Amino acid sequence: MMRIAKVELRRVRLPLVHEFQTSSHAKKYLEHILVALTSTDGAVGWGEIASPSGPFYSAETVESCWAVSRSFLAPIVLRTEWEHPSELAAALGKVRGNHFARAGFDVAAWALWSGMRGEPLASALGGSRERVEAGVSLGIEPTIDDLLAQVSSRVAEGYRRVKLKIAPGWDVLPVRAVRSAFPSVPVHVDANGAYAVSDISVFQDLDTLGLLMIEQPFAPRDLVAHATLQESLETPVCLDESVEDVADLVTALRLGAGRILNIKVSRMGGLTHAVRAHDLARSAGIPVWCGGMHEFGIGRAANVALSALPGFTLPSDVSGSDKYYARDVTTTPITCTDGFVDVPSAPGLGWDPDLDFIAAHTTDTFTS
Ligand code: OSB
Ligand code: MG
Repeated sequence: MMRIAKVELRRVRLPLVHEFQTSSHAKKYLEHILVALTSTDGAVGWGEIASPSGPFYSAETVESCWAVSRSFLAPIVLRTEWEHPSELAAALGKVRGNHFARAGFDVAAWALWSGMRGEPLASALGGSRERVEAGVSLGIEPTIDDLLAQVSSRVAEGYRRVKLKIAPGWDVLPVRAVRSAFPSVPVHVDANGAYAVSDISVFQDLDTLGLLMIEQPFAPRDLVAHATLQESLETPVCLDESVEDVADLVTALRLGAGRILNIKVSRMGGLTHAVRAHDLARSAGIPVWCGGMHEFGIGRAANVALSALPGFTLPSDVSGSDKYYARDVTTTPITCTDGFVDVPSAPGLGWDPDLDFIAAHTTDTFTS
């Protein structure tokens, strides 16, 4: 039986090397919450709460995660005895929603548990890939030339697929420009729910461009609109924000709301639920890939481990640390070489927190 004796939370703020803009917001630095769980035996597992600062991707914010973690999640973790991380996830599941916050604790529990068993996190989750294929997510740029320059340098770095953020007013033209300048690069687009059903002509135009997929065109809960669009397009629709739990995925599959699923550890509420979504999608014949939330090295390590599962047949958003941060929170950065990130063979997460660097960038702490 495992018991957690100490919960430590740290708010850590790092500057982004390149400003990132989506359909809803722009950011120059990120603040995430690192979670360290210490067992009664003195073993430590780390997780990351990678919520954006504002409630534009989901309803959560860094502040809401901080408050819910302190007042509700930490007390649950301190009073729950568990043998497997899924048991802790079930206890955390008494808290409705708040998936980003729950994910930080769930990842820390998996890191601790796999580390104590001497097993790499990827294999503890059921993954067997030795390396995972990496794609890159590019934000909205000031001009099409700036976007082409970004694509050009990421392709030169070896990334296997490029995802372009789109928004009304920044869609068919930039995407067509990228397709004609880089005809052999697999490209997909991500709208973060910024379109309405009346924008159908944009998707009809995008449908002629040979894209890998169109990610989250409509609002998260409008699964019927996604199903209707999917029926009318050749290009697969991919769901991101629409699928927050396995029940959402069941509904989406029943409706035919998409042919591809983006699985994010944060959005699903942790690795336990991410693996369940993977299992269901796989049995339904839906290919999946691992999305990111600009994680620091701890959350990024969990994404790499998850991507080692067999259903992750499309490149994941697991770019190297250097795409986002001049220096990461782990003692060695996560690196992408020739479009692949190696899955570590060391026990647990496989990357260690850089305690001095973390301390130097911590803006607030909480211990209980
Ligand atoms: O929709 O995938 C998204 C970042 C912030 C909010 C939403 C999304 C993203 C990304 C980041 O695309 C991808 C990454 O972490 O590399
Ligand atoms: Mg997305």
